[in-house]
Amino acid sequence: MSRRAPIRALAHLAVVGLCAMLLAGVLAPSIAAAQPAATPPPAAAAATAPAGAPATPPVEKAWWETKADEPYVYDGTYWLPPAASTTAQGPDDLFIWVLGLSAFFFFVITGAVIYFVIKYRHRPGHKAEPSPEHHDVLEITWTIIPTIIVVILFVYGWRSYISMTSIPETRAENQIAVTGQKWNWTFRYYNGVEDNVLHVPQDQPVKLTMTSTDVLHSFFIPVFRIKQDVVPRRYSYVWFWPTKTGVFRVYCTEYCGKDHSLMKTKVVVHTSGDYERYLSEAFTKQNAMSGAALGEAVYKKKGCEGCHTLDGSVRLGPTFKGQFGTQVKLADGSTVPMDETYIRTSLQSPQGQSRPGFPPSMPVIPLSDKEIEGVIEFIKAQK
Ligand code: HEC
Ligand SMILES: [Cu+2]
Repeated sequence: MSRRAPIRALAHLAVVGLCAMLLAGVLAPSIAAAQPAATPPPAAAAATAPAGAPATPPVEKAWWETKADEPYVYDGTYWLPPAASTTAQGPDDLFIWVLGLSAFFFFVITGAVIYFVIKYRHRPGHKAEPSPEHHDVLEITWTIIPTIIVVILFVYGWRSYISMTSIPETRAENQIAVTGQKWNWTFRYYNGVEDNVLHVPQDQPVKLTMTSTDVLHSFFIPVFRIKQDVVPRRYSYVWFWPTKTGVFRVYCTEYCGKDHSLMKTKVVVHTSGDYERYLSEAFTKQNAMSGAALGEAVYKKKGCEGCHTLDGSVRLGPTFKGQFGTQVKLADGSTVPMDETYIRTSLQSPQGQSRPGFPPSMPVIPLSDKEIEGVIEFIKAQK
């Protein structure tokens, strides 16, 4: 290997890297645009159901649920979607500045490297010249200019950080409790309404108080430019002031296990009147629910679905189909009837009655008495 080979390899790498970055920047938006829609059109979905079978009757959707099914306001972009909150301008400007500065120095430094590699390459009959040890003007310049740049970036970042973390006073209706759990989000409002989709009013400050029942999650609403860790056994907060109505994406951005990538939901920004209407009508609907319907809502909204099926197949936990009234064999060899008491005990101390072949992974999910009764009725109904 010649002595020039490493230098040549380096120059090569720099050029190839540059080309790849440029190409990625040009192609990515068109790749994103070419992605097919994530959900199949309703017609296709309906076609897969067996014809003529009187399956579960279609559940009537409330207006706010229909609204949440509307397409996302911004979708399919390579960059972050346009901002839809008041505190988003700071981080957005900062991002562009940091990106611009990085691009500028990337090209200047890489350009200089390539230039020097070529200019001072080894040639027969060429002698290497000694390098100067010091150059005061140069060294002072390359210390002062970057210092000024990073101080400006710091001050700007500090100011927008302060505005994002100083939570303004807001009325009770706009204070929402968020629970993260493997692998879904639950939002609880001041009047007890619970939902898996976040509903908020436009043009008012909204405060979220967040915690987790299991592991570390992170709550992220790209259009509001907010992202905050959600930690078990403590509370963290975010606030935002939505400026645009519509449906937007919500993600978990902390790897939290197998189905982390499915731990996403939506935020629906309502006009102020619609939001109050949502709160009162969802309250009425939730409280009118009882028995198996409430149990089904618990099953779908509290993450049971992730581990228990209704079709007889085994996921992480046993299926609910045809279980009620059977005899359950436990790991200690005893047999107990699968009845109301067994279900209640399983919910309140899941590891108390362990079944062979299942990991002790059923979490304690806080449920009210009414909800436990609902779950019992619901499991009874799975014949
Ligand atoms: C992370 C997975 C997971 C989640 C989430 C989960 N379970 Fe379980 N569940 C299990 C496992 C595993 C068992 C078996 C436990 C054992 O044998 O120790 C179980 C057992 C049960 C049993 C006893 C049934 C039987 O046949 O032994 C009931 C009832 C039950 N779960 C209800 C629920 C309800 C209701 C929810 C939602 C509020 C829920 N589970 C959420 C994993 C889960
Ligand atoms: Cu998560």
